[in-house]
Amino acid sequence: QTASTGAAPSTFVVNSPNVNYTDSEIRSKYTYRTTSVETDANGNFVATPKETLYDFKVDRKVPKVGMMLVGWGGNNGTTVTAGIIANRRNLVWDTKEGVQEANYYGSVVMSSTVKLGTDAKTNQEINIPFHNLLPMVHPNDLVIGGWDISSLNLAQAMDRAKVLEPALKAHVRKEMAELKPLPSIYYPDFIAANQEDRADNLLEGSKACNAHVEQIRKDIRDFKANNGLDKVVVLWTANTERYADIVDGVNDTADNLLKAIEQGHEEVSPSTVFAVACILEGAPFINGSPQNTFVPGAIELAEKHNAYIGGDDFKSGQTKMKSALVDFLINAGIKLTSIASYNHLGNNDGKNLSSQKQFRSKEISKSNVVDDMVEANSILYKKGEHPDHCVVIKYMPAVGDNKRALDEYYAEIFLGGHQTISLFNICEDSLLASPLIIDLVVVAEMMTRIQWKAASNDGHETSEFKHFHSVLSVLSYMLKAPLTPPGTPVVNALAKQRAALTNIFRACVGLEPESEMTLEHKLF
Ligand code: NAI
Ligand code: DG6
Repeated sequence: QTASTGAAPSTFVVNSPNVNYTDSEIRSKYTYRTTSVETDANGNFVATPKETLYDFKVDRKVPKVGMMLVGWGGNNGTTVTAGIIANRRNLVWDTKEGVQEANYYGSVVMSSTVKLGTDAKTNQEINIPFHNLLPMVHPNDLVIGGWDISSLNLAQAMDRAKVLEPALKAHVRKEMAELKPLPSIYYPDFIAANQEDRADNLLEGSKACNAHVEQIRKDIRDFKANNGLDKVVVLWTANTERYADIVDGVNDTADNLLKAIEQGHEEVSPSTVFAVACILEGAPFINGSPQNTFVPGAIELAEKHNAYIGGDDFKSGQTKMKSALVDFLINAGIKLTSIASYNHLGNNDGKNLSSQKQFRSKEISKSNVVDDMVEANSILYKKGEHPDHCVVIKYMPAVGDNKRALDEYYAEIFLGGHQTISLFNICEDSLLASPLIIDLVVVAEMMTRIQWKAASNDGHETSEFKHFHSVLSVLSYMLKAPLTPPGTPVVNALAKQRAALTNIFRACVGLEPESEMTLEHKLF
């Protein structure tokens, strides 16, 4: 069965002397305007507008891309794979509520729009699909592969996940059954002991070693060659690991990390071994789980090799609400004083997180998500003051993948009054996380095709085109604990994260950031 396609005729060209299109590139000149602030002798701020002229260069050729998932046989891995197959084949299927068509709801790239401008005649907003802003890969064209410590094929694994409707599963079963995860590395100390019974698809050895790095690199190369791919992006959607201890001489520098792998040091996690292999292979690597995969040595290694990395931990349900709601409260001048966040869930992620060390990784990534918003408001919060924030996660097999997230936000309002907001959020976990996997892969790939050069009189001039920093903080919107280039601030506020993403892409085609001033509707 196929669904009719609703074509969106919303491609565009930019009509500006600052933008030039060739068959292979989009070139733009873009003036980045910021405000530089100093403190004068009287302790007053002096704000000086500042401009830097950038040249952006975008490679227009959309490559053939492979998406390799670590943890492919898990709930997210099987759901995103079946979802892409369903979209690729325009599937429709019966549900108890009626006929359902394949879609990409929940994907910023595929299902959100951005304002292009206002209609020259009517002054009405013109919005286009986010996907049309730049020449991005279409998820239907991704070739999917990956690894899992469990040997089930993707059809069996999809049944184990208990996420998708039977009628949809029936449509994709044959294709899914032909997909089988590659054997992976398993260092039992890093994930919960309760995962051991599914670990039957393993590379030999239970500690980091060069052979593991080399095998993963070979798997990526083989996948690329066998499928005629231009690029491969690798994403960790495997179990949450415990944190690795940061040990001097082991994982603190790139050289030490490589040495630690060679010597089989026990503080090198499987996810870090995957990251190192991808960095050495030049494949962008994204971490969808909360653990500290990107130890300092891994970040330095990525910088040395100009390889792209991004993380950590998909931001799907409860935390996405939190990073929008807290932004709203604090920017409304309301003093949030506590957040109590409870979760119970019954999928394999919940089972793994019922172990204390793995829970601790998740507790950290779920807890630090409001810091920047609190710090930005010195009227409501004294230096160092912070709302109370607790995170509880319980394993409740009966609810399966339909995680329950209960949140209480308690805030102080005018003249000592209080506002309490209680949320009960049923987060269909894998259906929320799967579109984020697509966004992370598509945006990370796009970022590999963007280069910049700066012309400015403040010492930041560059003569050669360069790529963005190895740490792709532009992926923050999709992640709970965004990794940023060393020494740069973390932004958690959801609206700011989206603005950064869309405005960087707009700049690449010479368009101003969307300021929302809409003077055209205010000044007559
Ligand atoms: P899952 O437990 O269903 O899948 C994880 C898969 O990873 C399993 O199939 C397991 O066999 C495999 N695995 C474990 N260690 C491996 C290794 N070393 N190499 C290869 N495969 C390995 O979990 P789910 O629900 O798919 O989530 C995956 C990850 O994403 C978890 O860490 C979870 O915390 C994280 N996450 C999930 C979100 C969601 O909404 N579903 C949101 C945020 C993060
Ligand atoms: C319990 O919260 C389990 C977790 O793995 C979450 O389901 C996942 O991290 C999504 O969390 P959030 O806060 O983005 O809904």
